[in-house]
Amino acid sequence: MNPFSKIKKIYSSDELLDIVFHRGSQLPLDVPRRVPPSIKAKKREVTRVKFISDNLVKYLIIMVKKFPNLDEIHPFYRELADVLVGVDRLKEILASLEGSARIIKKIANKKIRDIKFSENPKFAAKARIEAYARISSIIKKLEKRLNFLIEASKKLSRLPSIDTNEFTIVVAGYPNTGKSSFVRAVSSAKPEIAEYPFTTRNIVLGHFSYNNVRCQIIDTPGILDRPMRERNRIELQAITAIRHVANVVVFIIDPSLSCGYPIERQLELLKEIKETFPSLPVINVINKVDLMSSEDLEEVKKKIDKPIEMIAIQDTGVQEAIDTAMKAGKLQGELKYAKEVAL
Ligand SMILES: Nc1nc2c(ncn2[C@@H]2O[C@H](COP(=O)(O)OP(=O)(O)OP(=O)(O)O)[C@@H](O)[C@H]2O)c(=O)[nH]1
Ligand SMILES: [Mg+2]
Repeated sequence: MNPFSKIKKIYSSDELLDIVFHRGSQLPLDVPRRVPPSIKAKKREVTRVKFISDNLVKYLIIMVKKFPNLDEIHPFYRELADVLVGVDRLKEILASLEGSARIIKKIANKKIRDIKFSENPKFAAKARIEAYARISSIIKKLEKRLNFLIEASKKLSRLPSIDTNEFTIVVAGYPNTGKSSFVRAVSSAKPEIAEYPFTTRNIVLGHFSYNNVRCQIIDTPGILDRPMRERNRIELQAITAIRHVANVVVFIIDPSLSCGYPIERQLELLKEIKETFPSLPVINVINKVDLMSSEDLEEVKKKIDKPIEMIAIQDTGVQEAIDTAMKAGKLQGELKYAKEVAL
């Protein structure tokens, strides 16, 4: 599901040259005994140049091909890749690797011709050495780019694996409000833990089925649990990438104060989340109502638009929260579809 999970090991310039030239030095260079020595020498030089160039080209192309087509990947992943490494730079570097592979092929072909037409073994050896030097210098010139790719592949392969086709609920709210308890109440299966860039904590993916449709619910500790103004631009972009996979946001409020955040601050975060995801429906859930007097609860409810009451740890109100979220998320899907048809 993470399109970058298949990236092959990226070799540095030195590693590439070491591997290929080392193998090249162990090539069996058997030629039939009856062949005259001058032809034998030429054949050996041709075999060497061909081996070195073919293998370097092969390595370069494999490294490039294991990257997904950056124009075709899901916008969630493209946006994260852009924040992490820069998509344009990545494209440029992959293209330059392919370009270098083509040049290596050309040089090899030219030098193989030179070897074939050389007058004696000495000239043939000279042509082979020239081929090696030119090909090596091309690989050396890729040094910075390959190093960039090594770093990029480390970052990209660690992106969370999210199924971009599944209906997705994203859970937000201040720490300790009951987000994980809600996710646990909804999804019975063992949750998957995935690293999310720019947070030291992981996101948690839970799965459940609704009317026989597989859905996922994402718990976002460290991501959607504090004011946006505390984030830098890069972090904000990583956060908003979530809009590409989310169908609906469930915002959990804990007015009992047991979470440690006053209700006003929680409502400010709710407002910010709505602004951050303007195209997504946001469902407002008041959790821990078991800890509140009915008078206090009534006061809080006045401040919140269409609140759903919940006691996550007792499985109370969880079904209503999910039903509402599914309805709101689906509706958005239908509107989107209608718009596409109108176009
Ligand atoms: N009384 C009561 N306690 C609850 C309820 N829901 C959660 N809790 C408790 O509140 C605490 C925090 O719940 P979590 O689900 O871990 O909250 P969280 O939002 O995931 O917290 P972070 O992961 O730190 O952001 C836990 O001790 C839960 O047992 C509830 O409805 N009623
Ligand atoms: Mg949690």
